[in-house]
Amino acid sequence: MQRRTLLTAAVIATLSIGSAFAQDIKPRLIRFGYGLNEQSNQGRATKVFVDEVDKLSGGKMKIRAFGAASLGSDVQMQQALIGGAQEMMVGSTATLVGITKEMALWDTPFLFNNAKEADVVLDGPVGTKVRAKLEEKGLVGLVYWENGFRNLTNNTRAVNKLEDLNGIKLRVMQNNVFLDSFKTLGANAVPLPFSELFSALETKAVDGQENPFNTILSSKFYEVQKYLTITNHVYSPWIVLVSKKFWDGLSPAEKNVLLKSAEKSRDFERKDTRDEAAKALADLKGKGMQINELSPTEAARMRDKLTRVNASIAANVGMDLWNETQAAVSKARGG
Ligand code: TF8
Repeated sequence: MQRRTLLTAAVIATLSIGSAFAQDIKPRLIRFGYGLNEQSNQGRATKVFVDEVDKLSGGKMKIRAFGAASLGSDVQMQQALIGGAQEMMVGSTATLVGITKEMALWDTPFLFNNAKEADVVLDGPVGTKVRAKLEEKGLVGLVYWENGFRNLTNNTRAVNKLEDLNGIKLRVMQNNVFLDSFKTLGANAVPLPFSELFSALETKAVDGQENPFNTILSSKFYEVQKYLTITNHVYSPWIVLVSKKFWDGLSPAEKNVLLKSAEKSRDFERKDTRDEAAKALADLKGKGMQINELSPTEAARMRDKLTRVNASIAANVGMDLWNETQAAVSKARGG
């Protein structure tokens, strides 16, 4: 224990000298891709990250940010990071499940009741363990950002009860848990990259989708979707990723710049996202969306149906990790 304390103190001392290590920071150009537009919460937090890296590296490390999936969808960017063709990105943990199965934990319907629980679990031992699993696949996860609690929109009818979902062609993320969840609820679920979603809604290739209020607003889905049902069916994290090939070539000082900047962007992003979410619903109403909340009975029916999905997530991630996550959630809940 004492040894550990000493070691930690030494690390902190080293890191805080900062400028003494300036020679360990080389000029670097880092391409950072993300899927939403510049005006979104994702775009704003990326800007904070860019500025902080500039500041902490004394202008040597330059982040070039590419929004609106201009470097590709989440899945394409992940592959580019693994191959070393791109350095960094931020995107949904849900699209990582094909690479790191443990990420499916965050797709558990109704896992978190509020953002505080999510922060405690994601930033705590379970979230850290799941994040570390990426390394054997060629990715380094620095921090989790908040995407948010997901809600349902569609163009067919107001969803007041479970049966209203029947036959609605619903875009889901490229992830089996989401596919399963919405099939279980009776929708005709179709996986599609986010970058193709707006036009799929516009051309009526799909009837609906589900995302947090912020994204429905920043991606202007209100222009092509009439009905919004407040379901809060799952909390989605985003994760800031670095190509492991790139990361392994960085000096400790350079790694520290990226990590500290990522942490700063996370703290900014969570607050900004929550502030915006609090106002977004009124904005969406103002834009003409017809908004309804499920009755407690219908919400409970939806929850009941979705608990079936839990068993398959638990089987996929392993019972130990599943139980550890459940215990961490109850602890965060004060139980
Ligand atoms: C989705 C996600 C997206 C994110 C974003 C592109 O529906 O919620 O918002 O993956 O990074 O695909």
